[in-house]
Amino acid sequence: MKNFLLVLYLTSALLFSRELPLLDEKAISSQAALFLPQGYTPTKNPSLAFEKPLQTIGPLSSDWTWKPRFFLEGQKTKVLLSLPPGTSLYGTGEVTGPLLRNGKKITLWNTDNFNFTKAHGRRLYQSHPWVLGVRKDGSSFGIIFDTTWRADLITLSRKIIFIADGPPPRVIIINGRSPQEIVKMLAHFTGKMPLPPKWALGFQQCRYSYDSDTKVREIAKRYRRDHLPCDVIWMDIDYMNGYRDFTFDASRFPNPRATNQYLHQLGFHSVWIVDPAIKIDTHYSIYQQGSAHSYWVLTKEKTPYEGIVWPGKSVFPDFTIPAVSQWWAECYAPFLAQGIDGVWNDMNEPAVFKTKTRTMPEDNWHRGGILPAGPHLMYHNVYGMLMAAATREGLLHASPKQRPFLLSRAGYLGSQRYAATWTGDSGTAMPYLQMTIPMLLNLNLSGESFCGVDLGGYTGKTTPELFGKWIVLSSFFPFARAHTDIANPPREPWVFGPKIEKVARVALERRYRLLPYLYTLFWKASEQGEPILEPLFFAEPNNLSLRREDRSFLLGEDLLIIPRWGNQKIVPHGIWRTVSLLENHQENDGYQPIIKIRGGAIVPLGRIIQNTTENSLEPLTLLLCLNEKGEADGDLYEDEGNGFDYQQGDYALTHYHASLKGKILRVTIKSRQGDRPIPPRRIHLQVILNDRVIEKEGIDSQGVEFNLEQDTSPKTS
Ligand code: NBV
Repeated sequence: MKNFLLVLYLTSALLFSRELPLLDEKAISSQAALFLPQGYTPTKNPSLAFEKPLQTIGPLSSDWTWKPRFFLEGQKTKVLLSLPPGTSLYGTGEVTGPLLRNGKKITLWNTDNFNFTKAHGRRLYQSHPWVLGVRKDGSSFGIIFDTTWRADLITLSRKIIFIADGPPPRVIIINGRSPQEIVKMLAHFTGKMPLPPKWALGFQQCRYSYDSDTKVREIAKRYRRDHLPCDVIWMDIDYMNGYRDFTFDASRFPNPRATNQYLHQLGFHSVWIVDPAIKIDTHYSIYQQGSAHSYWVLTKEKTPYEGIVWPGKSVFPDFTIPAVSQWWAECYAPFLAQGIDGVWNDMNEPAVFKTKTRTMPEDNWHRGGILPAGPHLMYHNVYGMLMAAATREGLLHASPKQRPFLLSRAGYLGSQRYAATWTGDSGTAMPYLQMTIPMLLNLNLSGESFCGVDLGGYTGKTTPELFGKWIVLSSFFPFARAHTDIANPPREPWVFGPKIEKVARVALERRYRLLPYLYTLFWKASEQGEPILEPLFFAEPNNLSLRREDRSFLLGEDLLIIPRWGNQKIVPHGIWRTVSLLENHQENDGYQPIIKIRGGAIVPLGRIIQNTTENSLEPLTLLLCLNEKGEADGDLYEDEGNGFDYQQGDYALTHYHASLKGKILRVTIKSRQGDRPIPPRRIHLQVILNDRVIEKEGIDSQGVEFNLEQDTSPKTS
């Protein structure tokens, strides 16, 4: 039967497939090329992945021989790229399954996918028409299929096949010496994640839903009482009055401003959810305003489309219309004036209940403006991103001096410009926990470095054991938030008993000690587009044995994180030494992942604090591990933690350098950029040697110098 179907497919492909000639090919940088097939029409293929319109710089050099081939197959377009043997494929956005994407097929069609069950998880909430390829020798390439239409992306070992349900798209190919270079170029074209407020890097607690002011206060108080570091409490849909956006249920949250004030007093920030579906209710002002201006997505008959979501019968803002995005942005000011710090856009695939497809009809109509008008099939994959863009504008407009924090479930290539993301309604079992690493790695390799998962799993009940394993790992993810579905028992660390609560505390204390390093990584991601999480092969792109490793990962370039269930033997070549971040062997509880530091790295650590409003840099700890040449380097980025003054120079980027001459180790500040005054600072050095850790105190501006051999620090195990 299978063979018969294959023959049928091949015959029909032969009969109905017509190769489209390349109309144009141009260089867009010295390392990137643009290919335009016959039939490419900008109004039928709006380009939304790029931060700025693509500029060509001249003809393609004659030695660029690797080109995509385009075929028209009925209403679909196929793009083919052949690959040299030994190429490893990555990226492709938010996907289930392993890190290495060779031999995989996914569908780019944003899908509300509870438990990742639909289509066996081969389509999720986001779409990234993007592949990163790493050749045998480590040299790399990236391919952007510049289309928003639904598509299948098939990444075989010797070819990539992209089949779009739409007209011929442009294709961009980036070529580079390393995967790092390609990911940075991707960020150059599709945009970098803006630097978030520092509090968004703290630990966060959510559930569906903390459904009253009383409950929220209880949770916040308990975090502080139990000395579990935490920065953010989240409000899910039950805070609303009948699921109407921008409203509050008067009996559960009688005074949201007071709720937020209370959280702020305890050093918390708050994030509140806002969904796209607007309740059809003639007494509801948002519905009235949108209806008065005809702001809703239309059916093919050009009447407002009505779909059922949480609020019951609802309409959906058409974010392709500039006036709608502007109106949506303006809706946020009175809402945020309640002391709300951040926003969460959910269900923005958009999810629609009681439909077979779980979304709106493909022939619904978007009216555009600057963007061309077109069917939902053309705009579905960017609906969430357009909503996030409008929401971010709203946050900026309401509080121009605050860095926005926005989490969006749906997204598309380039979404990092507007929002952080998480992987949605994950299942709650060990395989889902294991999948978090490759999922977040591929999101990082697709431009979205500010990402995380539902810590603990979303859909089902958990066990203390699984929660323990989950929190120790997620504490190293860029976005770290515990969450669970409405049907499940509470998901805060203390509900699992004293042993697991202690495991959680150790995990969170490790995260908070790492915050100076993490914040520096975020700053680098926002400036240069470097990923925050990296796969192991980034340390050695030509080492083929690392190419499929996804049970451990790198946090930045300098720390290797290996869960207890990972493989400690798979480590890149060179010096990697195990470090501990806490005293008294607290990390040896059998749960906490092993952390290894790279030889040649200096990693800045802070004190344990309970939230990011506290100063953690008194003293500053420098974890230091020399390379084979007896040297080490590391950066520390600091600023106000919020606002935009850093863009005017109010920041400090300190580069620490260590070098060993004979037996004398000297650690100094090699350079400092930025205008932010940093007084001489007490530093605590921890030099990680093969058999022991040497600890020394000093003042960084004076440099610290000592004889490594005359040290009296105790040997560590
Ligand atoms: O708003 C409720 C949930 C939310 O908790 C979850 O994180 C989202 O992914 N939301 C989906 C709606 C329905 C969940 C069954």
